Amino acid sequence: MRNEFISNLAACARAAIADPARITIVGNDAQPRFELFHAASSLCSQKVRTVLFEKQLPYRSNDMLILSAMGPDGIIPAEHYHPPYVRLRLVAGLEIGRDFVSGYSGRPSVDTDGFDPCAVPLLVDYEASRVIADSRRICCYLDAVSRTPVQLLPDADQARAAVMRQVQIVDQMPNGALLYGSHPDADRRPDALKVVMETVYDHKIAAIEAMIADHAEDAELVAAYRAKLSKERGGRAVRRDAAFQRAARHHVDGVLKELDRTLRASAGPYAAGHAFSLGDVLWGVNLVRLAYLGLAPMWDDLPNVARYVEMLAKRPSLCKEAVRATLDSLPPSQAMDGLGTCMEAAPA
Ligand SMILES: N[C@@H](CCC(=O)N[C@@H](CS)C(=O)NCC(=O)O)C(=O)O
Repeated sequence: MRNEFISNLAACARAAIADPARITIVGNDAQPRFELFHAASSLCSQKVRTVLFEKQLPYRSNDMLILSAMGPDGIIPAEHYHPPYVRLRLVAGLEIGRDFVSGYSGRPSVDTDGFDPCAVPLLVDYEASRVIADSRRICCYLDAVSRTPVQLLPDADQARAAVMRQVQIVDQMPNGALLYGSHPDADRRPDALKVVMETVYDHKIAAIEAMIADHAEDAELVAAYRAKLSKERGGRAVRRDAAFQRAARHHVDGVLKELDRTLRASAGPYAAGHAFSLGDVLWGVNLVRLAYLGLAPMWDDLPNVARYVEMLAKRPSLCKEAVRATLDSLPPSQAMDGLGTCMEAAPA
């Protein structure tokens, strides 16, 4: 019964995807256990796809357009704003048990900022009849249900705590502020990205307002859209706020220095020793994003971070799901030239 309800919602969410070519099966199972709603460019989605790659888990992939656009007849809402997808997220939100997001901090962490009902990624597990939201929760969930071929969270308490510390640090990165915001002194984002970001908030807000108007009779949906609206209005207010942007950059500077110390003290090449872990997945994706945004000079004086990025970007999962996905889905960035060489060795 519950599975049928979830399957129906998922089918309706899929129906909002304009191009069926963006709905594919990854792996060799025509009826996979998992279904992922995500976006190629989304950092949080890249984390989950990297874990699925590491686990070699087949899944139905729904690559959604997460930017709203202005068309000749008015606003075209992003695909993850459509009601069935939002309803599917609300199912996942029940498990999380957190209030909706109510403002903007630039950090997409559900722990500190609350639950965003209109975001990707989202995982459906048809075997367990569950819908899981939030990249960190999805990654931990996948590691728990499938322990091979690589275990990303160790069983031993101390080792697990060391990995979870890195997971926590990455979860608090102000990624929204860095992507959408303009730094007052050194905005190093690719020029083509800056152009997209000029109108991104206006389009998001217009799309959500249109959704509220179109579904005014549905109190649950309206509450979800209102939460999203307050977050995006908050983002628009600080996108050129010098103090806000400097604080975000300052935070990143601090955690990169800490990462350098952690790597120097680590017994192996990874953040928590000899074994590749979830901490490395999340760092790998996040460091690739920082490089894309032109922020690699932040580790010019951090040799352990520099070595770590280079090593992680060559790992087939991260090369495909972070480096290649970024290059293929976001406006070009010359700052990625160095990392892009991972693709010469990795299969397409
Ligand atoms: N805590 C959530 C954050 C989700 C999130 O912020 N997703 C972004 C992409 S990384 C998104 O959906 N952006 C489009 C939008 O907010 O409209 C997670 O880690 O999954």
